[in-house]
Amino acid sequence: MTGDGERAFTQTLERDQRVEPRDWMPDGYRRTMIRQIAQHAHSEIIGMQPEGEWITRAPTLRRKAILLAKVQDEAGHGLYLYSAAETLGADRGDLTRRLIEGRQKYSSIFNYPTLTFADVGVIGWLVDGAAICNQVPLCRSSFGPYARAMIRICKEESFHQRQGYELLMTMMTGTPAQRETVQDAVNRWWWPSLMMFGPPDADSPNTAQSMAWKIKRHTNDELRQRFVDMTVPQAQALGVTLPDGELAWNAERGHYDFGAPDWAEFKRVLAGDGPMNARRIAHRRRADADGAWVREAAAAHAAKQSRAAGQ
Ligand code: FAQ
Repeated sequence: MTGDGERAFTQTLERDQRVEPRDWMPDGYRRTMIRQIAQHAHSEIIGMQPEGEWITRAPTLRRKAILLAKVQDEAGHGLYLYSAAETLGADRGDLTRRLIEGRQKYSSIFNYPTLTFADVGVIGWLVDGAAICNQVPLCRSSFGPYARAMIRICKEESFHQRQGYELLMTMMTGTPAQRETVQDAVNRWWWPSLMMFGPPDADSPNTAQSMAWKIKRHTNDELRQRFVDMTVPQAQALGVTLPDGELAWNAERGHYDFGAPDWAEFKRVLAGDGPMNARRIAHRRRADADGAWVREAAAAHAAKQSRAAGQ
């Protein structure tokens, strides 16, 4: 069976078709998919916190409604992704435990603080912009439930990116102090946004195998370059400066050259030592404990319903 299964799996990849949950797949493929989907789901859920802190402080009703909708979308993305991981045999409760015990990662970007309302705009523009750049190719990822979830997620991320850019455009046409606030937020978020794409290809242990399995369609460095090329003209239109003295158009390559992020800082953040790691996890733990009674009540209700249906 493994021989037939393996042949079918290889053929599915060669034909650029999708691997579905009941299909045979190598253990390593299943493990990699669960790891990536879980890390992605955790990122969406932890990613609600930095902007969520501004919901009560949004400057107008309109901004508050937009922000509420965005943060709710992120919860939704987390839920589709946990469901996609469940199709591979993962248990959602177990994934949450791994997150709050620090045994599974979430994106480094959410370990930085949101100091002003301009940060909300910059997260939309740069963080959602980077997320789209990374996730549009994942709509063609080889695992069916993940690829399909990504289509809807990307549509919503696109709204998130636009609301951020529109917020910044509004602030940039405001007072000098508002423009300075935007520039300060860009200075703080630019390098962490570049780190979202992962370590340089030469230091990325998973890329080669994930490309061979068509889980990833591009390497970390390819997507980082694509993001820089896409973002520079947007920064010019906005009137902000990206904080990189090495940023320059390279006519020969047809791309922007740019400096290297501080990879030592990236490693520290991944190891749990970023500015907000402890707070993000403490908040998630509290939410998990506070929600325990809801999960117990829902399980008791479901058990009662199924007993009633069986009678
Ligand atoms: N942060 O060998 P690679 C969002 C880990 S968007 C933390 O290169 P891979 C939307 C990596 O997992 C953010 N960990 O790994 C939003 C691996 O872990 P391991 C989430 C990172 O998988 C916007 C190790 O380092 N997006 O949430 C990071 O081939 C606004 C070695 O790295 C996704 O998850 C990092 N930046 O490539 C929400 C997209 N980079 O094996 C709210 C899907 C790497 O030690 C507000 N994921 N690592 O356990 C991917 O595309 C890939 O997993 C990469 C990493 C590209 C992130």
